[in-house]
Amino acid sequence: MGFLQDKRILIVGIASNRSIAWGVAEAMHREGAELALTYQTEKLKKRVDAAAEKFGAKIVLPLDVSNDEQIAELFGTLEKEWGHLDGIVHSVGFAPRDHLDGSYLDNLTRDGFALAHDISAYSFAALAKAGRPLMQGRNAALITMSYLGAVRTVPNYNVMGVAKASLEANVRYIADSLGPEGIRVNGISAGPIRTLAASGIKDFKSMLDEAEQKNPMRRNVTIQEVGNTAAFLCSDLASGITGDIVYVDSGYHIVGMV
Ligand code: NAD
Ligand code: 0WE
Repeated sequence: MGFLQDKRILIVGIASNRSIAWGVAEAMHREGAELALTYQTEKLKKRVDAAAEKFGAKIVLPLDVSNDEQIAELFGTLEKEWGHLDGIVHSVGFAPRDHLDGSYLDNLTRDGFALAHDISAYSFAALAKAGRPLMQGRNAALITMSYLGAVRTVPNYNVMGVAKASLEANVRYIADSLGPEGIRVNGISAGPIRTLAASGIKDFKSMLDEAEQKNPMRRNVTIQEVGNTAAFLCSDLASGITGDIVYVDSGYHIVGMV
């Protein structure tokens, strides 16, 4: 029997079979969870349908996290279909592409800042708020995906780093809000992985190379490794862990000099 047997978990953020959320779905399915998946746009639906087929998910629904009506509709459907929820995985981030290049202040706009924070940080709180009634009395867990740029400057990561700092603070405040209800909230700070979100980022290859050369393991992490950690954090094996950020980065963040 898997360690997520009979848990019903919502996964937001699959865009391809390279997505971190794909690795999460794979691990959670293997451990016995029943999954509901969402897709951001009609163009991405077929990729998410492929995941649903592979991981036995019967519920596949549209969700653009900037749309309050869609959030309400999603949880309405989950209430009708499942009646309750044991976990939510948030694996979503976005900033305007021109903000992820060059010097932070040079390319920063009020609108870019607001959009990055809305999609990458507020949306986690929005899902927590909307999912809360369905998670009562079930030892449920929420997981989100962060990056080292939240706590250190990383060239070109810019406003995404500021939004990830907000996301990580959200992890702590939501953990404090929901702790009395038995709901745990954690983040995973993943090392660089080649996904759609990474494609088109200037010099991403050199970032992968640098991480590979400098981390203690001398190799980069996989979506399977992030997925296994998410599955653990969502499970009752992690019953004492909340409000924390777990690094799945081959130890890159501990290194001061190589
Ligand atoms: P990905 O492109 O596969 O996933 C990003 C997801 O965000 C996509 O599924 C996309 O549809 C979704 N998304 C964007 N805007 C949305 C919106 N308005 N509504 C709903 N969904 C929206 O890339 P990924 O690397 O798997 O990214 C997942 C998470 O992992 C992100 O939060 C990212 O910041 C984080 N992360 C990525 C890396 C990396 O190197 N790839 C490292 C650390 C953290
Ligand atoms: O969080 C991310 C990337 C998130 C992301 C990616 C894009 C590309 C397409 C957010 N918004 C957009 N907007 C787009 O238009 N990562 C952790 C991966 C990543 O992105 C970087 C990195 C790393 C690592 C950008 C600059 C420097 C490092």
